[in-house]
Amino acid sequence: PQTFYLSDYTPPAFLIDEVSLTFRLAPEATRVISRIHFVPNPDTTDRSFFLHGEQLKLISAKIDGHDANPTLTAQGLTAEVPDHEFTWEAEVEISPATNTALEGLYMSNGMYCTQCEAEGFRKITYYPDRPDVMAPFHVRIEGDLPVLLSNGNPVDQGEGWAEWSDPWPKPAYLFALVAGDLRATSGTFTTRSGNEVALNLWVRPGDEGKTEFGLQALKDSMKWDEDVYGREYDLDLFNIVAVDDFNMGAMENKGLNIFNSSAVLASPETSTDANFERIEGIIAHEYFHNWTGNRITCRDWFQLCLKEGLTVFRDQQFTSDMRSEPVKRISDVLMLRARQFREDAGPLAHNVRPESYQEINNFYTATVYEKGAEVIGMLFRLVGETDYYRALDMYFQRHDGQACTIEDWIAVFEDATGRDLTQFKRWYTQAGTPHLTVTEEWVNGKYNLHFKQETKPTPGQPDKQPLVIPIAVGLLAHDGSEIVPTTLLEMTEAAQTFSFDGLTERPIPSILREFSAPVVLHRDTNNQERAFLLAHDTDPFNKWEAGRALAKDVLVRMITKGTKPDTGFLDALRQMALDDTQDPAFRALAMALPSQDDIAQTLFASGVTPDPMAIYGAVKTLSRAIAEHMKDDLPALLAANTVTEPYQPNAEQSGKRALANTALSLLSKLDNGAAAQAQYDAADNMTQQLSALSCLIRAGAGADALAKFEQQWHGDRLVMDKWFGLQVMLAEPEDAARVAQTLTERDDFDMKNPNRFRAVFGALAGNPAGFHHPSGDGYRTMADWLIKLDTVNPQTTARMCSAFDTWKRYDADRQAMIRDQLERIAAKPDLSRDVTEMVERIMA
Ligand code: B3K
Ligand code: ZN
Repeated sequence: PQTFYLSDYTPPAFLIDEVSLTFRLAPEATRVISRIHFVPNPDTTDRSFFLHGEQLKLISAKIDGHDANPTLTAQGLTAEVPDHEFTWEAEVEISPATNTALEGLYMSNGMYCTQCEAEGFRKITYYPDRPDVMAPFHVRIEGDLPVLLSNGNPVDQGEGWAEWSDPWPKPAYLFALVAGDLRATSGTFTTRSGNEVALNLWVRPGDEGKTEFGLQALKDSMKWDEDVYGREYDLDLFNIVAVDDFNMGAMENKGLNIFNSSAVLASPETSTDANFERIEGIIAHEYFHNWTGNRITCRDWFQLCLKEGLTVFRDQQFTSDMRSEPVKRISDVLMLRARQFREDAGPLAHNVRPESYQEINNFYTATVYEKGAEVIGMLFRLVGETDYYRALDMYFQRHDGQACTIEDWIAVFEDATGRDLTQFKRWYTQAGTPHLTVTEEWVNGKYNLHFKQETKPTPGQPDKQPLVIPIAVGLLAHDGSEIVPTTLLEMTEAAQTFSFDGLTERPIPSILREFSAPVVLHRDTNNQERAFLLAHDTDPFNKWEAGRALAKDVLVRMITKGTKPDTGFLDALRQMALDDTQDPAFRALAMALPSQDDIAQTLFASGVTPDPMAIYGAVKTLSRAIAEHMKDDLPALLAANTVTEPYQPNAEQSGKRALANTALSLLSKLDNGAAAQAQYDAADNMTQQLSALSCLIRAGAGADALAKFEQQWHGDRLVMDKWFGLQVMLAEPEDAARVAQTLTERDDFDMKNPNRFRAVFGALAGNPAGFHHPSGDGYRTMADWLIKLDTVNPQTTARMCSAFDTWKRYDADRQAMIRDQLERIAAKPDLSRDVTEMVERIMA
């Protein structure tokens, strides 16, 4: 396959000032008629004419009314064109009903829908399918379906047809079309300049009861973007559509966002607190793209983080404002470490702005999204809030309507703040997670912090340069009071010392508060000091981090030295759990043990080959020890945090439920699931029902509840995804692969539905002791199904290949078994480009 390079960028030869598309919908033979007005690009002398197009049947093509006689290739077509403006007209035929890749125009349960980002529009018609070609679209849809939607504002409609017009020039990746038997829940939003916007959330009949929350989240997002960024919505209409078959979470098409139904449909009976929070965040994310992504888009796909990093940062700010800021920060860091640090430490490591790709869909990664957001967070901290928003105003003003680069973004910050960001830009061009080591020195009332930064080589990047690292530090006295409040140190050298004068005692440092930079911090300390910080740190993130470090230290010693669970840790954890002055959500997070994969990552980084079975055993032993240590406290903790008011998915109630359910899961280790059974039987919302079910499965008493759950929910696809996933996720290590395989044999397992496939195989990858079981069954079962899915849906298959990306951490036997499976995948005839690239990179 061809490799594309950032350094090869050339501007488009032709720009487009008008596009008209007509769709004559038919499941296996949809006709797409295009009329496109091309204008030579004044910024280049290149006049070659190339249109992308894949899997299209060309019916006719004309230039200025004459036969175009194009030359067709597998990637598109070329033709002789005049060196002045001209009109291209073409008709193609496509088959949405057989499009199981879910890219381009496809069908989901009788409804037509599209997914064009990144390069799906070329499967709809011939077009310069690149984000730097922006044009206003006029769309006519003809089809015998009640609801026919496209981008922008409605122009006119009649029986079996509708016309839409989107006045805002946009790249083809933001095009969308939806047609089907859909029901709307509607509302309105009045912008601050007084424009009334009609809002609709479209669902399939039967799902109308799950729309209220999403619609409210949309209104909240619209208001927030006005209040915080001064950004108003710019059309008369905003449509959201829920689709069952979708490769990702959602898509920000202009005025017509399309959502995976799992990322928008919610009701207390069918969705957990975590689902509600995720849905609110995704709705905000897609809405925020209207400015950061749509009004200002990317010049090319290497610049993906320009819109994604920034939009993730914005949705994180939104969730912090709507809910709890510290809890949001801790959850984001947990995710960052689990996914992005893992990626950065393995064969898939790449820059926040990649420099080459074979298949761009493989670069919608935790690095581009989450590390991309961290880079913006560091900019925010370095320049301060006022200058940050000043820079953002300048960005919107200077670049509205343009397709931009990271250089444009950096230049805005330099111009708005007067800072030189040359070195800071390395965060975009250098892969790998920096390791930051700190040592302390106390001499004559002077306290020195010596920092060293080091980034290990990553694929294709052996040498690393020092980065600008904002390090937020606070200092505490031994009585627990804060003697130096949070101060931002700006590290720029490979090694650098920061001094604090005028202290009367040697302080205890709290370093990297708020997780001020995406680095791994190393500091020689002891568990007494960690327990002190857990009790006294005024920075909630570092307070949590101290507890986490304590738990990791205990687990690592249990695994590597065979020690018993540490009573100092158990006491500190108990104290934190019962501290009523702390937010219940925070306490629940502080009580959760590090994930098994996190422990494996930590062990490997310290030179120890992780044994997934030993990790599994240690986590189980430690949880049990916590349960026994808190035996007398658990019923009261559970009772005190039981919500008696009617269910609300807000931060306050969900925090209490999280803490109560943490207590329940500990209690279930002692009472064989009796309390969990009672909660299961009484539950009137999915949070309570599902956490009780998890406890019962873990206690080995889940069979009855699983059967009842299936009976109750077999008609609800989204709820049944939970049922599928939970069984695999919580299976004993030796059973996990078999449980997954057995579930695939059910009639309601449909690998064409990405949610269902991920429910089973995402859960298998998420059960580390099961996936890495020494029998090799986990690896084999995963590979069997990735091979099957590749033919159906390459994009989802490629994403799931990352289950194997940690293979070099493990022992020789496991490495050999994984290599065998990767080779088996690589040998599949007609393996997709997506999966070929992933397997090659993982094996390299
Ligand atoms: N921009 C889309 C992601 C498209 C992924 C294409 N493989 C959703 C989002 O980030 O908002
Ligand atoms: Zn996005």
